[in-house]
Amino acid sequence: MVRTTVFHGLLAGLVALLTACSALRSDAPQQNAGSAEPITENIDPAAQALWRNLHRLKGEGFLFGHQDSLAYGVQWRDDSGRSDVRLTTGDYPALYGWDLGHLELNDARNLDGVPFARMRDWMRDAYRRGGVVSISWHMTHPGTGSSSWETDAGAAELLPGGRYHQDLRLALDQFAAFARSQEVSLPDGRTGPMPLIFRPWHEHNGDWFWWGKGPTSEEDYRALWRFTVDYLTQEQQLHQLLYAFSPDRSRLTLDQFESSYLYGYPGDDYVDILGIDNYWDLGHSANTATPEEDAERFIASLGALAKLAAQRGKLAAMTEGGQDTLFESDFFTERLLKGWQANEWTRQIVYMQVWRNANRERESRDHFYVPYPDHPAADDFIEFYQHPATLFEADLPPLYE
Ligand code: BMA
Repeated sequence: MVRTTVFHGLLAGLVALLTACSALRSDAPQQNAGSAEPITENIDPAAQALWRNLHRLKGEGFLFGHQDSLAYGVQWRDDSGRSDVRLTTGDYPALYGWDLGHLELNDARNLDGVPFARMRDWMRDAYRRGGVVSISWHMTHPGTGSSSWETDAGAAELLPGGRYHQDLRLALDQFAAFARSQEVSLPDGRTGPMPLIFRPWHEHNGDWFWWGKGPTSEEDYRALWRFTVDYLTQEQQLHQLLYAFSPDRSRLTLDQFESSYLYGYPGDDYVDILGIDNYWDLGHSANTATPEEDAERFIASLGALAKLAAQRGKLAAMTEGGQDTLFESDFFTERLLKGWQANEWTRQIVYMQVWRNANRERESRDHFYVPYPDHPAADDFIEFYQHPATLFEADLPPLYE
């Protein structure tokens, strides 16, 4: 009798313990939560593989990305094979950001002077080396022709029925031709267009671009995004893209993360990757928070993003960001890596991309996000590079098979 009571007591205790554990676990990332499919019907197998393999990386590590990495660095330009990332670490980044601004003008160079012909080659080189390419687009307003920082005209007249709708189609046609012609050898031996992460209409919750808050209403923004995806997938039949949505962190409210994040969200059928552009928590000059507050908020923003992505079967990434001019020599280990490592949610972030290293001579200013050789942050960047969680080119598993 006594033995039975003790047994029952133990059993009840065990059940209670297991229940408590599972309640705790229900807030933990589920490794199989990424079984949702990319939004593009009949997506190319290589793009599908990229999606699947990025999901597999969750919790293990993140791809390190750099904008315009192969085109120029702080102290060099027009020099094939270089990258400021490589000059310091000996390795290329895992992910490369490029911007198509001025493709819509039929220019030979993008808005920062990168020749499109070279950009195409650099994208294919990156793919052949096993890396990933992400594309943003500081598009001039297709109707007015003024820059992406235009805030008088918005997106309304670009939508179907609008005065400039045809101009938007023409711009998207240029993108489709560009993407389609990026032919590479695929893992199955065939040739086909390379997978690309496409990240249009970024930072729309800010008020600095014509597609952003102010010039464009939330409803028109959603319509612009949906039109873009429908047009590229249905009319242009592009099957090589993963679509990334990327609001700016400075305009997100952390204690109402979900509602502020979803401003302008076109819906789960229109987005593959939930991103954040985060300069704000990483030492932005207009942010008066202390480094400790920054760290807490950086972690909170990454964690909330990853949870939202998990609930929706999406990937989560820091699609753009960093610290302009790297004034903290331990930025990479102390801010970026510690932020990613903070907890099991932040470790679900699959890539982090920092912005470009403007060429000092060409642009007559300092504007860079990775150290160049002999920069005070170079040693820390090497330490960051050597950490097992940071994936550069040499660390990449095959992503396309
Ligand atoms: C901004 C700056 C600009 C640049 C633009 C598009 O953040 O780097 O100098 O023209 O991105 O790349």
